[in-house]
Amino acid sequence: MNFAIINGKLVNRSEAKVDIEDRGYQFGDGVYEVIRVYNGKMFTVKEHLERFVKSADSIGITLPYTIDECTALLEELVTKNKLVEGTIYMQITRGTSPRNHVFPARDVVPTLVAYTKEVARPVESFTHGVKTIFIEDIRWLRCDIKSLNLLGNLLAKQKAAEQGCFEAIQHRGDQVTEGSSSNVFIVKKGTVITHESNHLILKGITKEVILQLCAQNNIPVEERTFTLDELVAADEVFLSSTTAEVMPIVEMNGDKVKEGLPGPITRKLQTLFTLEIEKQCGRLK
Ligand code: PSZ
Repeated sequence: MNFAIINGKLVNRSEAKVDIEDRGYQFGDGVYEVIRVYNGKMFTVKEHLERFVKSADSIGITLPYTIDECTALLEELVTKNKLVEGTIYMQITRGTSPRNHVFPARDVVPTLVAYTKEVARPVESFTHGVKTIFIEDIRWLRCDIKSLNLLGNLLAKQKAAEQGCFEAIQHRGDQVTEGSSSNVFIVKKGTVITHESNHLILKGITKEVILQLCAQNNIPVEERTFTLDELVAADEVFLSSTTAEVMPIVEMNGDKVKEGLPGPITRKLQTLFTLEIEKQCGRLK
């Protein structure tokens, strides 16, 4: 049997249902996280749960559990579902209440849901890299909140998919922000450059691990906005996310990045990232 968590209780996955007036369903009034599991162990779980609390706080939703209680619940879910390699999806909404834009009374309990999925590491793409397109970033101005409202991201991702691409690299005017579901990095003359973590992008957990790895390995970093011109002229380009890890970008808008192969710093960071996973979760196959 496969299980899900609804409000602290493990239930049969197929019986896990929420009300049609749940505010997540009607308004996207909630926040979420995706946590990676390798060898049955959660990777960077503390960082994900801290971001979860921060996202929830920023829209006035209080998590009804401590981070330690949440961790224990998720561990139980992973164990019960015998998940070895996959993801945990979790979201919290403002709860169920008669439809009204105004927040409901404080006694309405938030709905917390979590479930798991088996996901293999995309090793083929790690080796060969992925194709991307550019797209204007039309999202709101609080992209630092991991909100359930993903329409801007979905429209961008769909456009990429329709053109046989893995990701859409978004830009506001000539300033590159982030992918539809990833952070974007360029490498120029040995320096790794990525958008600073402000309200225009999500502060990716993977991004933060990569920046730590750069610091520990004397790879220079500049956290600043960069332009489309700099992106096109970069020596290497890669993206990062919980499931895409360190993913080389080898094509943008139909043009190859350099020779169309993953670059040396990207490959070095892939190796370092894999070692970091193994440090936390044990040896990978
Ligand atoms: O499985 C998937 O396709 C996933 S799991 C996480 C993501 C995609 N994306 C997270 C994300 C994002 O949605 C946006 C808009 N920017 C950056 C990221 C990267 O965040 P982390 O590294 O925390 O996953």
